[in-house]
Amino acid sequence: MSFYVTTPIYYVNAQPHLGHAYTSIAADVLARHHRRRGDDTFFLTGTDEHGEPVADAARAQGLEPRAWADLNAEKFKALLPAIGVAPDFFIRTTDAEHKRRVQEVLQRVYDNGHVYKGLYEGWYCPRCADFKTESEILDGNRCPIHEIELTREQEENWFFRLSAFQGRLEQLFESQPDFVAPARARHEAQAFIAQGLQDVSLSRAKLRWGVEVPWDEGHVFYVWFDALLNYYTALGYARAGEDLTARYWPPSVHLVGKEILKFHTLYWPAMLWAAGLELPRQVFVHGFLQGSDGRKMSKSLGNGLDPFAVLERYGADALRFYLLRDVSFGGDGNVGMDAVASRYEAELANEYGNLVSRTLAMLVRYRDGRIPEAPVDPVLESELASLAAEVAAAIDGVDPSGGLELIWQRVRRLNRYVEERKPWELARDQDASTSLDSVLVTLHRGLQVVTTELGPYMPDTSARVLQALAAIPLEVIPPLFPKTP
Ligand code: ME8
Repeated sequence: MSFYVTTPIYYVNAQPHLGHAYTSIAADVLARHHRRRGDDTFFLTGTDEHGEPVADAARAQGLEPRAWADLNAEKFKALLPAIGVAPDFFIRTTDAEHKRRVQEVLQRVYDNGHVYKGLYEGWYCPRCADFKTESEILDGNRCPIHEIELTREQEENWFFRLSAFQGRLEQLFESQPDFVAPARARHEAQAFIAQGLQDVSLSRAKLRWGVEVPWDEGHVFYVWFDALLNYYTALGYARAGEDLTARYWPPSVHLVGKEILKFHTLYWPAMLWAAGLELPRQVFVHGFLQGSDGRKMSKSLGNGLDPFAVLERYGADALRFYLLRDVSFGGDGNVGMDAVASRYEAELANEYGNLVSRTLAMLVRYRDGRIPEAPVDPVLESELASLAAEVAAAIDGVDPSGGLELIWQRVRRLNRYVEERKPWELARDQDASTSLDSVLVTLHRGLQVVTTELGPYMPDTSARVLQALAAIPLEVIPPLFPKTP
């Protein structure tokens, strides 16, 4: 089976922040999980470099857009290894191969009769690179997302006949209800359709920073179509001399934040139909990380969570664990350093870290580091045996937080088992040697199972623990999660 997962490509007009890390980590967990299961996996992320927001930001810095994009794309690339994220390819929309393929696909859309020239007038937000409908805008003609005042813009444009796909989209949402998940996001997309779809601008005449429209050189494509097509174009050149399109297209799941739902659930399928391409199997729309006070994170409010501060103090695995554990993936959630600290202490250090160090120490103290020959406790064995399938089902439902909760239930079960069986008491009783063997084998097996499942979430920790379980170190190993880092 093949599994192809993507993140949004991030705008290079800003610095990488926690929100970007979040979607990338979630996609990485899905990719690592599927790869371990033996699926032929491809994981794509990258940067969105054209359009007005980037041109404006570059101008503000006194730089050419390309120079500004080069600088910032590097920062997005550098973030990935720091958070343990390992994509198969990092696309930049300024890649020559991407631009050529965008032109090819959109020329086909034009040739298929889905494009016409018209006059566009509307409220435009340069930060969203999007026109807003009257029903969306806030009082004072402000952007509902950025709250900045919008400008009334008018220009002659190429239009994509989105309205012609109204019926087909309605049908898609009915016949394939999981095309958009979770259900809340599907309802939102359906509400957009119900309002009646308007044709959308496909090109901009005023802007130079973009992919040129091949049939009208005075225009560049509207950045959103250039950007959406990354999911398709990347497969054509991610591996030199090889075209991966047949192998991975269509995508298994696009992970996106809720503010870009409309583009991915309405424009994107319509564009793919217009180009004669197959649709992705699912668009999964996740919620927003908010400050500890439930408000949008902002420097001036000081309510944000800086991923780099978490990395420095607790490391990448703890950040990955925290984000998927504290906020149920899909919904919105509040995040903050205090919550990181308490999850770290209570769960990583006390529950999991302790279980590991106790188990290893007892194997050394009571059995000289050898794993005894004894049967695993049958009750625990059956609880452990079902874990892999349960976690796989959660991941298939794009519920990495649910998967983590299932693993954690087993971690707690194993800790209870230690408390119930009191191996230190068994060790004092000469007649209890077989029982002690069985307890030690059960803990060893249990840790192997939970640690294997933790691999996609905490790759570094998992590899270290699995290695220690395979060859028990006789010397005391430093704690996995030191108490006061
Ligand atoms: O929208 N909470 O790029 P972008 C959770 N280039 N996720 C967040 C977040 C938050 N507070 N803030 C950002 C764009 N994200 C376009 C996408 S795709 C063809 C083009 C994540 O740099 C989330 O995934 O604004 C969101 O959708 C994405 O970053 C937006 O990144």
